[in-house]
Amino acid sequence: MSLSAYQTEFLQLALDHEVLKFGEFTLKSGRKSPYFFNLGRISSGMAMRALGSAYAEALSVSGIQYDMLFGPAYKGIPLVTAVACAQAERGIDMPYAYNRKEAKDHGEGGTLVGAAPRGRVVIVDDVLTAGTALREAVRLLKDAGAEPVAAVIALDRQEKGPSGLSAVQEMERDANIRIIPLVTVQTMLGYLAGGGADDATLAAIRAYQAQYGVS
Ligand code: OMP
Repeated sequence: MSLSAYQTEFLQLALDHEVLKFGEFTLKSGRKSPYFFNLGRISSGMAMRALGSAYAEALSVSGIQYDMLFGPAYKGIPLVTAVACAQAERGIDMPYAYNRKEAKDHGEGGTLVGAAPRGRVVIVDDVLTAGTALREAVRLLKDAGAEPVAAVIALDRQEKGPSGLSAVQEMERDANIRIIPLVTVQTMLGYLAGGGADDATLAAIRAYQAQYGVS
């Protein structure tokens, strides 16, 4: 499968900033994974600008129609800001909002900050494994009266849930949410096979995918 320029740039950015780590990691789902993708490693202005522009490109290529962006706390907050700024550089002035994890009972109050949730909303987040984080964001937006229509994420780990469906299939079936990943784990594996990881690491990731993955 051939990668778009924004996908290879993103994968190189992830390797340069050690976003991708190999070893043994316990995931939120409880699974033990031979790799972990920590987008929190993107922590400088240049790197965040490059990341925001990759997300903006993926959104533009997807052709999805929407009215605003939403970044779930915490990692979604810098991400949604960077994506909105990248879109501004393309002449698109997109409203955005994010949430607090704890409600504030003074000042402006509440858990939502930024533009008032309305219309078709795209959620901006980091990684999709079981979909727990995304389901929470969907609920929050629906409770606020908006219509979440898609989620743009850096990595789809392409894992199966207890139902046997992938998190993407479950999100599409249960919440009618389209997932727009910059890359999937399969794309990432193809890229790593070109020199980004040794054979033992690649074999460990492939074995993990054979056990928990959908493809
Ligand atoms: P789900 O809520 O199960 O989809 O897991 C996604 C969340 O897990 C992400 O928002 C991250 O907080 C975290 N995570 C990563 O950041 N990178 C990974 O490679 C794997 C996970 C994870 O724990 O599954």
